[in-house]
Amino acid sequence: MNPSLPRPLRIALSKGRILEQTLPLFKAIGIELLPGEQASRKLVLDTTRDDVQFIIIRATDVPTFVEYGAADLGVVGKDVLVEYGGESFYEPLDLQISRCRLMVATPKGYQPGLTARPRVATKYVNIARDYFARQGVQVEVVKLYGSMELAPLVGLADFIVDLVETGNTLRANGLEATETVLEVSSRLIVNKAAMKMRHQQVTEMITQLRDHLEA
Ligand code: PRT
Ligand code: MG
Repeated sequence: MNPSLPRPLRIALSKGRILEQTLPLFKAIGIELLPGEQASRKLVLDTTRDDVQFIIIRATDVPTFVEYGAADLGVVGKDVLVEYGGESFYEPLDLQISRCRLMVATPKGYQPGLTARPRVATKYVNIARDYFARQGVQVEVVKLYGSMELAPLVGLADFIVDLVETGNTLRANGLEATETVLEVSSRLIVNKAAMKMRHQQVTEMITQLRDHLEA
């Protein structure tokens, strides 16, 4: 690579289920991981375009990398973005992948008991606090990092706030969704400085992705 050129455009991708749907999107606009990159232990991965690199990280870390400019662009779920909060990046594109809903769920037939302040278990503590506050409902929010569905079954919480796609996980655990808190899909986010300093490269990428999605 020519050392006089600026570093490649760096795109932070969320690991896991979002990644499976993100790679085909980039492939469709001519950007693929070079063979062997994903299997290697490298964290900065080269692509078929020598002016573009991917970093593949935990979904919850994507906003941080993009806010601080360690990545110029990122792909991340709207759930993670809203929970992260703030307005520290641009969100120019709904990629329409990894769709689901963030929902309130309770055990089937749950009757609000005498508990003055029901407990809500969730990974999304900021969203949940804000949601119930806006409804004027007093709740105690308990932070969990996984297996939210378990909480009501073992008396840890009265409700959960969690992602629902098919509803199978809720059903399998005797829970039912009662309210939608947020419609979720994955978004393209852009570092604010990169939007200025790498304007042509960034807007070209947004346009290509948008054209592909609209086709
Ligand atoms: O696993 P790790 O802790 O590393 O990260 P993660 O769990 O955040 O990553 P991952 O790969 O699970 O991806 C999470 C992101 O994918 C979320 O931030 C959403 O934007 C998106 N997404 C879309 C989903 C789902 N659909 C989804 N259904 N993330 C999780 N689920 C889970 C949900 O939590 C529940 O346990 O799937 C289960 C429900 O699915 P159904 O089909 O049974 O309703
Ligand atoms: Mg997971």
